[in-house]
Amino acid sequence: MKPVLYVGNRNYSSWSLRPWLVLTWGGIAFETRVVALGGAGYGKRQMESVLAISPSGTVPALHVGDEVVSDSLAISEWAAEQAPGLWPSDPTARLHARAATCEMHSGFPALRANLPCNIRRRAAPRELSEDTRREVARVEALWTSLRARFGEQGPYLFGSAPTIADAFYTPVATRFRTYSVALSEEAQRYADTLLSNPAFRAWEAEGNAEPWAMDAWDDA
Ligand SMILES: N[C@@H](CCC(=O)N[C@@H](CS)C(=O)NCC(=O)O)C(=O)O
Repeated sequence: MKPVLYVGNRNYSSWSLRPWLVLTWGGIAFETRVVALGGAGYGKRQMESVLAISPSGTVPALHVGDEVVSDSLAISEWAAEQAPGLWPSDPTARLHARAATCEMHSGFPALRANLPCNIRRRAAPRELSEDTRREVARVEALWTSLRARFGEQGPYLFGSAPTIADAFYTPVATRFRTYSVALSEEAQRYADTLLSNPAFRAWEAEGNAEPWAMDAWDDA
């Protein structure tokens, strides 16, 4: 049986998008099942429908045989063991790819709180808080320095093929697009690369077709 990746609503679930891209880019055969987020227990990791497939109460969750992996980075690491190329092959590049991925996985609280993931939304440009501006600047600096140092062979952070680090920054590129965040030319070019990736476009199209609307996100 193929591994099953349980994801949240594609339009809103930034955590789900990351490992879905990783598994897809890795050419790993898997099935995707959506668990619609919201309602009783949501936000407390206590939704019954999520707890039924993920003991942490969160999606994404990957079921591989009898095992359940319910963390986007752990799923991505599993994928990297199945498929070559999801991390850069050069050890120094790989070190920086892991660091950039972990920085996104554990950081950027102002971006998450103030620019909620809502892939199909196009909000009017807004005044950003100081914390948010600082985090936007950090993302731009990270993208620009990685591209300058490792990306000369192609449009991604580490060259011609997307890696786990690119997957972890794709939801940020959608947040910047949703809220019209002004970026440097170089950072915008990289964000456009992520947003035109065929796998991302497929996810976006499925998200656009989903029936659920989450008012708190749509009005934020
Ligand atoms: N550290 C987890 C975080 C996953 C997460 O927070 N997922 C959200 C959806 S995007 C969730 O399932 N929330 C359910 C809830 O808050 O009740 C990961 O990397 O996968």
